[in-house]
Amino acid sequence: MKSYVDQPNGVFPSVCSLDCPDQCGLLVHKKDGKIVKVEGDPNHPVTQGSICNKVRHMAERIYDPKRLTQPLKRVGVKGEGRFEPISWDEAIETITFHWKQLVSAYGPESILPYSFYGNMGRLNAESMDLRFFHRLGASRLERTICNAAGGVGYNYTMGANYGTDPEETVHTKLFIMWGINAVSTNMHQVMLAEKARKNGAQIVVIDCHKNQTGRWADWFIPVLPGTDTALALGIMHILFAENMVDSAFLETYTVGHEELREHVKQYDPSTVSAITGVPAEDIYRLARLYGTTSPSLVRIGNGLQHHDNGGMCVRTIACLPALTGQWLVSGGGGMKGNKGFLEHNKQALQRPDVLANKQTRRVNMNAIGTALLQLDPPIRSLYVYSSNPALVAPEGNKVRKGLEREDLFTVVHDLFLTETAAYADIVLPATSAFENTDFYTSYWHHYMQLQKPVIAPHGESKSNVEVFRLLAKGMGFEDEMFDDTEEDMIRQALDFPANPFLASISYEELVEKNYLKAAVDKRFFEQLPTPSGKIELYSKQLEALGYPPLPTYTPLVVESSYPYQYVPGPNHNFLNSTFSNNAKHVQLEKFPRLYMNAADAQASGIADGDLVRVWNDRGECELTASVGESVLKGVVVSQGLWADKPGAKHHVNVLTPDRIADMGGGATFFSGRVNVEKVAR
Ligand SMILES: Nc1nc2c(c(=O)[nH]1)N[C@H]1C(S)=C(S)[C@@H](COP(=O)(O)OP(=O)(O)OC[C@H]3O[C@@H](n4cnc5c(=O)[nH]c(N)nc54)[C@H](O)[C@@H]3O)O[C@H]1N2
Ligand SMILES: Nc1nc2c(c(=O)[nH]1)N[C@H]1C(S)=C(S)[C@@H](COP(=O)(O)OP(=O)(O)OC[C@H]3O[C@@H](n4cnc5c(=O)[nH]c(N)nc54)[C@H](O)[C@@H]3O)O[C@H]1N2
Ligand code: SF4
Ligand SMILES: [Mo]
Repeated sequence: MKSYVDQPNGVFPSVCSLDCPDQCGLLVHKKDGKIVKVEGDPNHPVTQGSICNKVRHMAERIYDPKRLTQPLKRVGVKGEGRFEPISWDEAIETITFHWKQLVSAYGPESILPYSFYGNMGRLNAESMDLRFFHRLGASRLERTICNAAGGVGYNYTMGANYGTDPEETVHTKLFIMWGINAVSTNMHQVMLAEKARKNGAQIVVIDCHKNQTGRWADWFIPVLPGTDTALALGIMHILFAENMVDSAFLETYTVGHEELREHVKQYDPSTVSAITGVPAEDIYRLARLYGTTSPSLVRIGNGLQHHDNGGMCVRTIACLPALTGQWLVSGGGGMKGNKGFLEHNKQALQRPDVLANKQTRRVNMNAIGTALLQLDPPIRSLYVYSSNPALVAPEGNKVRKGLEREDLFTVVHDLFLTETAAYADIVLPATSAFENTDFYTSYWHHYMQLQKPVIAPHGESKSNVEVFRLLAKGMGFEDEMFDDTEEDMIRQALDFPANPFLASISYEELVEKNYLKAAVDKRFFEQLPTPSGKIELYSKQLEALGYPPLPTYTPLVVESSYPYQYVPGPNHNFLNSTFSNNAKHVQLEKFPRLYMNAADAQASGIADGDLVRVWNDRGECELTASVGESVLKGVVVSQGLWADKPGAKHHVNVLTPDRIADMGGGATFFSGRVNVEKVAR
C-alpha cells in the first residue's frame, strides 16, 4: 500500500481518527515533510469538505512541544510527573520482565489493559493489542464508558446498530434531536438538517441544557435529566390514543404492539408532565407533530444513556419510529449508532480464540477506581493506551488513589504525558493517526475509510500495533498472528460474509478510492437480528433477564439528598480530554462553567461569574457560575473534561458516580447529585 511519508510536499487524503460520529474525510497539506494545514476533503460524500474547529488546529497538537518523543521511566513519586528518557529496548525489557514475574507469581489476570477510542482506527483501537492480551490471558476490560447502555438498549428493540442513512436526512421534515449536543458532537448532521430546513424541516431539541444545539432548534424542550423514558411513553400514549400509529407497519414488522398500546395507557400527559417537567400541552403538541409529520427522524444522543436508566431509555425511544412506520420512508426512522452496517471480521482481528484462560475475569472500565482499590486478587499491573482514565473515568478520586498504589506497575502509551501518564512507571510515546496505516468504520455514516501514513513517526514514537508486536516478542510469544502486517489485518477484517452489507467493499478498491460505502439494504428492518426477526416492542429477551419486557420508566437512583442533579457533559473545543492540554483549544474554551438556573442561584446568593464550589461525598471542584435560564431548577450542568492545572480544581469526574447503568455495564456520569455554594474570595 502506498504511503505519503516520502513525499515532503503536497496535499494528501486522510481520515479524522477522533471518537466522533462524523469521521470526516480530510486533506492534509504538507510542506518540507511537515503538516502545515488540515482541512476537510470536499470529495467526501457526507462530510463534504467541512470539519470542526478542533481538527482544523490539529497540526498544533501534532507538533506541540509537549509531545512525547521517547520512552520514559519514572524517577519521581507517582503522580508527580518526573521522568527520565530510556531506550525502547529498556522499556520493553522492563515491562516484559515485570509481567513475566507477575504471571508466574499471580497468573496473567493480575495484569489489566485499559484503553478506549483515543484513535478510532480499527487496527490501532482493537486488533494486535487484543491478540496480545488474549494470548497472555490478562484480565479483560469491559469497554463500557461510552455507548454501552444505549447500544445494548437499542438492540433489544432493533437487534443491531442499524439506523437511518444520514445522507437521506436532507429529505427529513422533522428532526427530533434527543439528548445530543449535535452542534458540538455531530456537526455534519446539523449541516444536513440545515439543508432539510431550507425545504421546510423543523428541528426539535430535547435536552436538559439549552446549549448551542438547543439554541439552534426551532423548538427547544427542556426536560429533567433521566426522565426521557417517561416522555417517550407519554408520546406513545397520545399516538395510540389519537390513532396516529401506522397499524399496517406495526402488524407486519413489530411484535408486541397490542401489549404496548395497553401498557402506555398509564403514561397520560399529566402523569408524564409531573415526572419530566414538560408541560402536558407540550407533550400533546410534540406527539401530534411527530404523529403527523413525515419523514421524521429521531436522532438519539449519548446524553440519554449516561444515566442509571439509560439502556431502557434508549430502548424506549428506539420504538418510536416503528409506531409511526417511519422506517418505510426515505429520511425517516431513527439513529443511535450505525456501526452494525460496517461490521467486519473482529474474530480475525482480535483472536479471542487464543484466550489462554477461558474463564478470564472481566473488569468494567467504569469502575476502574474501585477495581484498583478493592479487587481481590488485586490488579498488579495496568497498561493504559488510547485513554486517559485519570480524567475521564468516574469516581476520579478513587481512580487517582488506585493509580497511586506503590505495588501497581503502570505503563501508559500516549502522545502526551497525560494526567494518567503522570502515575506511570513506564511511559511510551505514541504516533498520531497521521503516522499510521489503518482503516476506519464510522458509527454514523456508512463509509469505510483508509488511512495511509502521511508523515513519519514523531521522534521515536510507535503505533499501538507496533508496540504490541514488540511486547509479544518480549514475552516470547511466537504465534504467527503477531507477524501480520497492517495490510494483512485489513484484508482479514474485510473477509466477513456474515455481514452482507460489506460485500461492496474490497481491499483493492479501498486502497484506490480511500473510502467506500457499505451496500446497505434500505429494507433492513424486514429481517432484523432480534429473536423474532422483527422490531421488538415487547422483548422476551428482556423478560427472561428480569427486566420489564415493555418500555418502562424507572427513576434515577436517589444517591443523596444534595439539591442538584449534575450533568457534566463534553464541550465544544475538546474531544473528551483530548485537546484539554493544547493551548489553542483551551484558549477557545476559556474556563469551565457551571450552568445554573437563576432562581436557584439567587436562593443561594450566587451571581453570574462567581466562583462556586461544587461538591458531594465523592469530591469537590470549583467552577465559574453561569446563571440564567439554560437549565431547569434543580439541575446544574458543566461542559468539558479539563486538564489538571495547579490551583484549579477542574476535575469534574471526582463528582461522578461509578454506579453501573441498567444495561450493558454502561456509565452513569449524568446521574449524580451535588451541592453548590459560592467560594469566598
Ligand atoms: N466537540 C466534541 N465532540 C465530541 C466529543 C467531545 O468531547 N467534544 N465527544 C465524542 C464522544 S466520545 C461522544 S460519546 C459523543 C457524545 O456526544 P452526544 O451524543 O451529543 O452526547 P453528550 O454530549 O454526552 O450529551 C448530549 C446532550 O445530552 C444532554 N443530556 C444529559 N442528560 C440528559 C437527559 O437525561 N435527557 C436529555 N434529553 N438530555 C440529556 C446533555 O445536556 C447534552 O447536551 O460526542 C463525540 N463528539
Ligand atoms: N464527566 C464525563 N466523563 C466522561 C464523559 C462525559 O460526557 N462526562 N464521556 C465519556 C465518554 S463518552 C468517553 S468515549 C470517554 C473517553 O475517554 P478517553 O477514551 O480516555 O478519551 P480521551 O480523553 O480523548 O483520551 C484519549 C487519549 O488517547 C490518546 N491517543 C490518541 N491516539 C492514540 C494512539 O493511537 N495510541 C495511543 N496509545 N494513544 C492515543 C490521546 O492522546 C488521549 O490522551 O470519556 C468518558 N468520560
Ligand atoms: S472531530 Fe468530528 S467533526 Fe471534527 S474533524 Fe473529526 S470527525 Fe470531523
Ligand atoms: Mo464517547
